[in-house]
Amino acid sequence: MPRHETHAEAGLAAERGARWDGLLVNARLATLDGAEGYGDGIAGAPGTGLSPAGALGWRDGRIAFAGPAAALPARPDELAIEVIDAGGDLVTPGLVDCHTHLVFAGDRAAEFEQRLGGASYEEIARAGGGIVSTVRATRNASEDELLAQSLPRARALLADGVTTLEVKSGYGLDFASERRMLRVARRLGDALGIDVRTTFLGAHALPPESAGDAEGYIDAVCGWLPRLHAEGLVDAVDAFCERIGFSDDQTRRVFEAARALGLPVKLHADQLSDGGGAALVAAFGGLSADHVEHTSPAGVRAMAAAGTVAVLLPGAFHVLRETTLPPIDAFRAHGVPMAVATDCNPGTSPLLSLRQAMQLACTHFRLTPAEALRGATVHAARALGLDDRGRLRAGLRADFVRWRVREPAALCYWLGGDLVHSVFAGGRRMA
Ligand code: DI6
Ligand code: FE
Repeated sequence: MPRHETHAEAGLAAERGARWDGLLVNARLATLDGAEGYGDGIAGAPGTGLSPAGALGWRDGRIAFAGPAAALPARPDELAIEVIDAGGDLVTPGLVDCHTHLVFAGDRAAEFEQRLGGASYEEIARAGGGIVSTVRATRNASEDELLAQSLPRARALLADGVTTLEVKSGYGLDFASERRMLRVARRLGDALGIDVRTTFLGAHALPPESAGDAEGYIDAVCGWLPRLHAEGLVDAVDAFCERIGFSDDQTRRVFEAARALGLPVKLHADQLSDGGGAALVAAFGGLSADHVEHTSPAGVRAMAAAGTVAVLLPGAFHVLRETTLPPIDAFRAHGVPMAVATDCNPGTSPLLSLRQAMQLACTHFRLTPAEALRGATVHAARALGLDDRGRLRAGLRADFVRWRVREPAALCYWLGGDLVHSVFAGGRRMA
């Protein structure tokens, strides 16, 4: 016993060890822990599964109990140090944003105006704007400047319920700048107390100094990867496989470099045209194919066979005023899990709310609100290769959100607004 501790305090400490850290009661609990719908309720009836009188207990950062309060093993105050009455509010898993480019410098509001004036995204990119203009700004920013500019964006996502965030590199396009981006991504997680997963996207665009030498640039990218990985900066590897990005063969070379290190892959696939990207990433057992607006039936079948998640990015679809919808019905028919993410980036998706992305997925892609919520939780976690979150179940991470609404559909119904009551990550209140 430490010298100044009384017996009463020591007894309390022992009791604290035994009891849960916290317990929410009187919650409408959407556990997302079932094959469909909002929870583990009635099979075959999407939209069901909500526990109307639910309880959620946690201890040491993990969920200790999630289910109907009637099934609690004892009285709430005997079970937990802190008991919170949720007043009938909806409680869901913490949201998982599985595709963002939110570390960058500057913005591209001027390009937005150009597009409104009639220029297309591809035209702007080919004229030296687009991704490359953000590369210039990002290269010129110090690590601290990049952190200062990126932190408010990450904070906005957290404030709307995100507890796990993926961040890609890809605006550095040289070793030092890619490394700086990935370091900033890690620092964001430390600063906000949420989990940030990093993805190396060196093959995002051809930097100006490599013009005419895409092959040489890909060689360089494949050489940087082991060095960045050795520094613990890479959780996965991505590429932009597109007419204005990199070819199939170039993408394959990047994936082979990832495979040699045991790193999982994912791909910006079939966003602006069907380049066979979905089938390519599936052939590598990839975690996800992202965008997938132009994915062919063969691509969908390959994803289904490989267990590759379709990451839907309705923010980019909306901003670019695309008209070709991803093959949603085919994904459903083949049982391809659909995730929803913000794609937060300065060019095609300056979107700072995952809940807003869910809203867009419902309005543009006709996802049901239950599909959209699954897409931003359990399927998004899977798209990151994580099985310890995205659902509310004993043993998983205590990442959850208490919302100021009662029905899950309300999350997809409101455009904007402040619906979050509180956000917990690893059992600690973060917003
Ligand atoms: N597809 C996208 O939507 C983003 N990157 C990509 O490969 C856009 C990135 C940008 O325009 O800055
Ligand atoms: Fe993207």
